[in-house]
Amino acid sequence: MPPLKFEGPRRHSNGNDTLTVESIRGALTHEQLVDAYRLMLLARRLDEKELALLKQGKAFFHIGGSGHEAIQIACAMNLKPGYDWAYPYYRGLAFAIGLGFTAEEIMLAQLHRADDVMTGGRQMPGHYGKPALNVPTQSSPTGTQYLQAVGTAIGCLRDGKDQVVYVSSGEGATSEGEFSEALNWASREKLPVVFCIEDNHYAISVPEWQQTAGGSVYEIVQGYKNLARYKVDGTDFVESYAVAKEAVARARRGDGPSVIVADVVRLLSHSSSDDDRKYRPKAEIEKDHARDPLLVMENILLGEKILTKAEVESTQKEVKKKVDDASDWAETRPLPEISSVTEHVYAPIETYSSFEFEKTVPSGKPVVMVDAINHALHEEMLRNPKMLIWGEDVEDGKGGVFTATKGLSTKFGRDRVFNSQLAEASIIGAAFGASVRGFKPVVEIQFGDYIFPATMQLRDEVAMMRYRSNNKWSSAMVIRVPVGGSIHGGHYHSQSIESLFAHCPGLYIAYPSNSADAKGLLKTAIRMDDPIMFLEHKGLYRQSYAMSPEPDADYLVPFGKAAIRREGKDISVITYGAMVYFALNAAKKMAERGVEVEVVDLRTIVPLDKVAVLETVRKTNRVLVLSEDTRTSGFAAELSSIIAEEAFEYLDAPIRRVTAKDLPVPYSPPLEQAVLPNEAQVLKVLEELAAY
Ligand SMILES: Cc1ncc(C[n+]2csc(CCOP(=O)(O)OP(=O)(O)O)c2C)c(N)n1
Repeated sequence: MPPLKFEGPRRHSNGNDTLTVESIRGALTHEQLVDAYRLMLLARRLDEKELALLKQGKAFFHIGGSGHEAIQIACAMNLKPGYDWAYPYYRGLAFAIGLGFTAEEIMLAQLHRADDVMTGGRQMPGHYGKPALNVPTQSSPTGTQYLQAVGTAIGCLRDGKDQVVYVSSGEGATSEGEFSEALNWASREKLPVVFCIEDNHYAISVPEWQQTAGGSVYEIVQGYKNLARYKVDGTDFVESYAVAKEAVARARRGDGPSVIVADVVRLLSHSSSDDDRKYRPKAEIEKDHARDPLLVMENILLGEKILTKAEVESTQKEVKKKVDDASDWAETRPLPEISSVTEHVYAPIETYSSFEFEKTVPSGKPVVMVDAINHALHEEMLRNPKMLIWGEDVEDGKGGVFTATKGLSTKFGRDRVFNSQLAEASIIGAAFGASVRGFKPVVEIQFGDYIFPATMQLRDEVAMMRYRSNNKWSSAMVIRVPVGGSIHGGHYHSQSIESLFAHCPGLYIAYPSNSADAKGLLKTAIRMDDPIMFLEHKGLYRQSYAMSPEPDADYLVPFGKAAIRREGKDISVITYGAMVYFALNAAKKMAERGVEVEVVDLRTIVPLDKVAVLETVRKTNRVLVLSEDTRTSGFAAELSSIIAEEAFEYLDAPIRRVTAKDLPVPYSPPLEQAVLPNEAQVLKVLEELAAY
């Protein structure tokens, strides 16, 4: 086949030099062009069909890719399906089709059917995902995908594979800070990520000039070392193909990441919930339609005599029939069973049936909690070559600000244990990407007070991955977080976070109170197939009273099994973490007065050992719930509510709570003590309960 001919000079910046007409010309055969046209057409007809289904009341939402097809098909055609990885955004229908999603799969998602491979009808349509194609099921928060792509790319490199990771978004989403974080990390480590920014000049109704400094994403991404930039007409398949080819080849060679800024048109409103005539001038919309990538492509095919008009028409007919057939077939498929709605929040419980819990009694040398944690990390790193550790300052010489990761980077190398950038969303976002790539990230957030930039990644991504993908994907990781007060850490080194995160279905939370539990729970957490937030009270790290004989390397503590720290028949204290010791000390004093207090240490917040909670209340009939977190909507309130609902008739006194006040934790010791719970308060409430 002769190469295509182009008129005039068309140059595409890649930052340093330019792609020339010649390099574009040599890139494609006629067969490839016809294939691309067919795929673009298929995506367009699917878009139209989806809208028709919406109008018929068979679907409830549509977000279209019409106008974005050329750049998306160009990128997909340059990837190796099922080998490379991809994070396409919600407008990525053509990309999905180009990579190998079938029309039937698209229709199953649009019609929210049980056998939809992406989400099983759980998410709105447009959240592409398929294990066989290495596309982790996507979510709605736009911008989270960049750091996930970074984490997946880290996994590819650690596995020694020349895989490429593709990630896309609109230009609006690049305003999210995570875009800059991802560029920083990818550029710093020369990661094989292709960032494809599909610039349709609007983020819903917000025009690009109100979004991006200077109105150009291409301009703002300069200055990153190792990062190539391309600006391309994304409505022109041929140009897009050449740029995608170069960006992908660069990544595969190990030369680093690229940003492709593709100028595209949005031929539909933002979504079916939007009407763009409210904010776009008519003339502008019409101008966009004149740049329809399908027309551009047809002009090339007809102009170059690759296809005749009749062949174009028969291709269009054939594609339309394919879409109609796929839709008709999908309509015959069953809707999800209502009973399935509770499935796949966590890994099935049988996943853990082979775990042998507490099979030895801890009998090693007494160890402080932070060392027990450090030893657990060492042992599990030896056991699992897929385990990676990162976080701020985790590398030696520092070995973590609390030394929990001391010695690990020296022993296992910086490929497996390394400092992250100072960016919490990056830590968790990259962990997500590595986890879906088959690694077990055990990451550290330096202080609970600073976890909040990562909240979106934790709640909307990590915790939901299994559920939103209908069990096709999960994001198993351990997030170690030092928390809690009484160390004069002031407002920002003292916070408790368990109540906030107990509110996120899909996340387990462990909160040990002593060294043996810390080691055993951490080892269990690392071996589990779920995301686990592992809370470490920094006030306990080196406390002698939290020390215990060190358990052996196979000592596992189960999740959801509370420990009775002291038996008693008169009053129960239900608590966890550092508060266990206030309870034990107060219980001792009450015993001197003839009142036997039972102290229940929950050990894990989620799952909660409800059986132990209810049993102790039924036994003693009086209960104090003790938590270091603030009072309103705190976990103590949750416990109180469970007891009120399920053991009310056993109570001989009101349920009492001792918690922190609803205030930030101050630095000055007298102020700090006035905010956090203390032993005297516990004792006083126990006395009141005993006297009630
Ligand atoms: C984090 C987040 N904030 C807000 C939204 C709501 N939202 C969905 S799409 C969108 C605009 C995105 O624009 P752009 O990135 O330019 O992509 P486009 O839709 O134009 O292709 C917004 C604000 C969201 N999904 N996620």
